[in-house]
Amino acid sequence: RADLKTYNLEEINKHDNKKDGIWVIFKQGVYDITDFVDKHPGGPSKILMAAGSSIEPFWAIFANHNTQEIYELLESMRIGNISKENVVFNTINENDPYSKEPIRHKALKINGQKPFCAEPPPSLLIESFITPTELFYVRNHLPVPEIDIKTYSLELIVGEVTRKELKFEDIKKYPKYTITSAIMCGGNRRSEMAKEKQLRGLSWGIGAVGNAIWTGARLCDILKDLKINEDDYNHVQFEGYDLDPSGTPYSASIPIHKGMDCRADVILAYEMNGQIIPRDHGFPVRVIVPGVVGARNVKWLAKIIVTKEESQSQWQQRDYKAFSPSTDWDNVDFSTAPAIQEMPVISAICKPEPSETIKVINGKINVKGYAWSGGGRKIIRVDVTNDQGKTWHTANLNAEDYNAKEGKYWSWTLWSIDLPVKKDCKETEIWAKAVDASYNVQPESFRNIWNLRGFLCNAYHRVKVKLEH
Ligand code: MTE
Ligand code: MO
Repeated sequence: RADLKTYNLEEINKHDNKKDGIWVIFKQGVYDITDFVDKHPGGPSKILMAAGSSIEPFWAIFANHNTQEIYELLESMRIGNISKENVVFNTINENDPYSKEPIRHKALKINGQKPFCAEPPPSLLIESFITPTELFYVRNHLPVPEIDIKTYSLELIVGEVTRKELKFEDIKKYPKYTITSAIMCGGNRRSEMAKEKQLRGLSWGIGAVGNAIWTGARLCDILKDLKINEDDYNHVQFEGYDLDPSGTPYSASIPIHKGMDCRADVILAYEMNGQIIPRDHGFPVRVIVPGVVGARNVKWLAKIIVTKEESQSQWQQRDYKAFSPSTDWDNVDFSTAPAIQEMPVISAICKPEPSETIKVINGKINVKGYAWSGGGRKIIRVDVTNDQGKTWHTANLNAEDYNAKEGKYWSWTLWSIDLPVKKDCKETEIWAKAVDASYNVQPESFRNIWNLRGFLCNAYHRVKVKLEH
């Protein structure tokens, strides 16, 4: 509709409160929903998560919105269109390497602005088995590079010799594979470990994880074409197009067997959830190494290097490693610990959230969360207690990758339980722990797994809530 006003994103973003008015975006349209918020059937708090931003990722989760009736209701609140130039910031500061960052969804809780690090709120995280792209956590170490798909190239290096340059179209010519896989940051749930003892690292909650559908070429097919002998090398390194101020790229590596083994499902992904990967998640090509710590899933892939040595980057050598609880910054020797690869078993309670008041129905409360283990190990059980472990209740596993083959459970598992609570109890603490196919279990507390950088934070998740009978 041409008669409508045009608004830029900056302006729309400001309308996230009652005083200035509450606006949302859907497709090209801008809508003023200020008066509707209190009438929202799902409650005002849910709809307010989209305030000043797009409602599309929410409607992807709460798909009951996609009806003609609701479209018409929304249309009645339309005030305009978003401007076409909104993808470019109004005030570009050429000296700021972060001046060309993509626009992010406002529901993400920001842990760091430059580089951008953010996670979705727990209650949204487990609303769907597949995490909507816009709500998927973002962990950048450097500015997001600007890449033109027409000139994009991926260099394949064996030892010191460049063997090939693949254009985007060349990568697409390889057989197309789709996997569903979670990615989790090595620092997920760090804020809980930090309560045990001070540590260094971004304060992640339980949302530095997401589960998405990844489509692309298999690394094993690309390496096969190079006709290399696996025995001559030890590692596959990946370099990104994102550069630090000295011009050094983000880089990480995985063991050669993982890269060469087709069963490992390592993918050079160019699609996320059926669409072109957005800039924050590695446009146009990123590596997905299922079951392995997020840090090795290199985004904005520039080079693949098959070598004898592990990546020498700071992220492989002096980060993403864990130590004894007695190791501190005065005595740590990073060369003594291996780089984290496959992740241990972990779980989290996403609903209810800490300090929330919940209604007891027929003596029970509903508890929901996720569980996941690295290395493709299936989650076989989730145990939940609210009497400090005197009684454990087994949760229902509601969603998992039902097509996965043994040893290839790359996705997370969503679970839920109606947990019995004591009569007249005003407060309770819920604990959850998962068990994987190797019968690995989570440690009871952070005390004995504390490490100075706050990695592998997989102790029982504990959430205190208030009860309303
Ligand atoms: N790749 C590049 N090139 N640069 C990065 O900063 N961060 C890594 C990994 N790949 C990173 C990267 C880390 S630590 C994590 S946890 C994941 O990307 C996060 O992926 P996401 O932002 O798509 O969720
Ligand atoms: Mo990470």
